[in-house]
Amino acid sequence: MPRILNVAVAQMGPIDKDDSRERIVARIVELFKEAKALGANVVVLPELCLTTFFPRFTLDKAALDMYFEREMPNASVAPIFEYARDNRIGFSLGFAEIPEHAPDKRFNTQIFVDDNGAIAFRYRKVHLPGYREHQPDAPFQHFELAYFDPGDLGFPVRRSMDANVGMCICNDRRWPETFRVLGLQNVEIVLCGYNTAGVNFHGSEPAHLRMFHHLLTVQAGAYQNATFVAAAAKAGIENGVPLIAGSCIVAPSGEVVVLSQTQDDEIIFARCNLEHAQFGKRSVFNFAKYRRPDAYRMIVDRVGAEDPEH
Ligand code: ING
Repeated sequence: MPRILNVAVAQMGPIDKDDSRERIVARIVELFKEAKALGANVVVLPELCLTTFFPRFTLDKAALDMYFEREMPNASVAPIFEYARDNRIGFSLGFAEIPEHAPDKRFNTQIFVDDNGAIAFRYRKVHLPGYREHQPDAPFQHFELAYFDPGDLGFPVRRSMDANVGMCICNDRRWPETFRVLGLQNVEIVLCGYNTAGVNFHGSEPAHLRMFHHLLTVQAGAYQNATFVAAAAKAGIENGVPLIAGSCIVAPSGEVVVLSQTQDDEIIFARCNLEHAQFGKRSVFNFAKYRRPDAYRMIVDRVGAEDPEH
């Protein structure tokens, strides 16, 4: 019996640091309307989709609190929640979180809201890239390590809308552990928002590798864990830094089912039969039958790579 999830990925073009919240939310609602017209019942939004990618501006953390949400939902995002609930659309939304119960914490967070308008669960970014101090020779700064606390919720998978749903954020997709922990919870679709620069701030590399690595990671994660992956870019030039597009929906086979064509606000859509995820889990990636955790201890016990004994 097929279990179809009609998935839309809402790619967003750049958000300028002077864009009003009303304008940003109106763009998102317009994308939801387009998704609805296609029959979507789930919409995936990018990482930090309510603000510009601010973790480049300054190391004065107090100056950046204006970019954080202290409540979710809140008055400014209400139009998104209302439209989604009224049209029975579930969605994931990435934002900068100051938890109500822990005002000293700062998280790069993504929530999943079900088609009744309730926040079903949240995820806080585990892998924080970049630096804690200014990089004088870098083409631009990336201070996520300085601003955000490491995610403290693990990689949850929750049953919602008759699907095993998991989430990750941007850099997380580059680490196979992310998808494997989700895969060990029988995830059937991973919702991934990202803001990925078109230039590697670590050092010079051919430009085409940014898109290649993006697709490589989500396709590998999907295939090796027999899950759909729906990845939503914030794209275009933000604060002078080019962000790649490449929003896509990947099947459990690892094949890209649909790919965005622009660097602007754009909806891509696919009907995802979640039973296709079960095929891989029963066969090639039957974890219970084929995995050997006794041979993998090092993955958990060791943090950094160490040279072999001489
Ligand atoms: N962005 C980048 C990403 O992982 C990065 C960080 C830049 C990683 C360059 C590797 C090389 O896509 C975020 N927001 O994580």
